Amino acid sequence: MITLALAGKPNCGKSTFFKAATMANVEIANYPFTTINPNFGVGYVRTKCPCHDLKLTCTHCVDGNRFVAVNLIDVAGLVPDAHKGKGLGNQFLDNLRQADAILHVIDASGGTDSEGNPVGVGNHDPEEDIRFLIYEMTMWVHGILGKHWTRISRQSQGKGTVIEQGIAETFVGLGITPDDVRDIQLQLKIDLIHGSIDDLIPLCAEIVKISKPMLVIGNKIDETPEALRTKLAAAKVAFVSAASELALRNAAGAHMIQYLPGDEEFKIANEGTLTAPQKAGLAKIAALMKENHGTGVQQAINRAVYELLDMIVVYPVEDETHFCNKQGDVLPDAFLMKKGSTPHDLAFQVHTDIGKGFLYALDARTKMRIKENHVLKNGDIIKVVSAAK
Ligand SMILES: Nc1nc2c(ncn2[C@@H]2O[C@H](COP(=O)(O)OP(=O)(O)O)[C@@H](O)[C@H]2O)c(=O)[nH]1
Ligand SMILES: [Mg+2]
Repeated sequence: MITLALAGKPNCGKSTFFKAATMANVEIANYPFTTINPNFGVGYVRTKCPCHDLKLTCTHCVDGNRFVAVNLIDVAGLVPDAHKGKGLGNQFLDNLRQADAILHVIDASGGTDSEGNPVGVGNHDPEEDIRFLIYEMTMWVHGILGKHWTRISRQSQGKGTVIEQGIAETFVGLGITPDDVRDIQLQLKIDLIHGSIDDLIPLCAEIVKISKPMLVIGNKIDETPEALRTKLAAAKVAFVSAASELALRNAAGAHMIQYLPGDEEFKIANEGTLTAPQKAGLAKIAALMKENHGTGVQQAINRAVYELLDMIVVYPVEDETHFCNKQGDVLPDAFLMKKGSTPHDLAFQVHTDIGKGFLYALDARTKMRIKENHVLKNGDIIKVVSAAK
């Protein structure tokens, strides 16, 4: 399962985002709500369920909206010099290690200083925080490399390829290959043989960029001054009001409103039962949603998974005629897969044995056989035929 880590300095709204995103009212998903501990939870990517167009009855979506599970980690607040072990530095970086992508939550309203203290809206430049997280991660990678550098350069005996191999081995857990190291080295013209460990900082910055795709989330848009918003929009920040999303999910859970995460608006269930403050609170959120096409929380998760990680949703079935499994459960599974994945990759994702015994696959919509190396599309429904039982 994909893992997204919420990172950033204290007080920007990571925990509020986490709470909102992991609050699955039973209606949105029939997964049991899973909290591994207060900082690990399950959130969802939203997609259109194919049952809608195929006019099937499916029990895994809400009105044709499917919510596919992803892991979320609420990472301990980052403080300056985390890479030297300050604050919860090491725990912070260990959490990041587990993540496929990072959701960097910043306070877009500029109301939180670099240590996480409230300083009043507009008194801190949030763009500084974007650079700061990248810097801390770079120095974390650099620190790891530093521990191995003497050995790597001694063993290489002046051979660049051996150094590349050594660096890649150090970061194999981050998915770095010797080719990646060579590409970076050529691009940045770094002298791996004669350079000092400090000369490797730009290389470490590139390792961070490759291994940890990052979406910057500008939270607290309900309080963000226009000038800051314009500046952050240019930096492709995803705007969010986590507090509004949390309020909506609470209200939906209490049946006060009808709202699905990612909806651009909500409906009040019964105006008469709301108190005046509740009405006023909801009206404020409604105005914010109108301006921003929603609260941004679901949109940010979707953007991270579909755009940053380049994923699609594919539906494996066993019975291509009825689009179901052997028990008659329609569209029982929705898998997130990298764009470019093939039916054979899907077979492996269903089960290693199914992958090993792969014979061919069928597109359930057309009932046609598709090639082993055919590239899957978002929304494909696939039956895998395998020699494995
Ligand atoms: N105005 C506003 N405040 C928010 C929003 N989200 C969170 N906050 C507030 O920001 C403060 C810090 O939130 P928290 O989630 O604990 O931040 P964390 O330290 O990053 O986990 C709390 O007072 C929240 O109520 C938001 O969307 N708008
Ligand atoms: Mg927190």
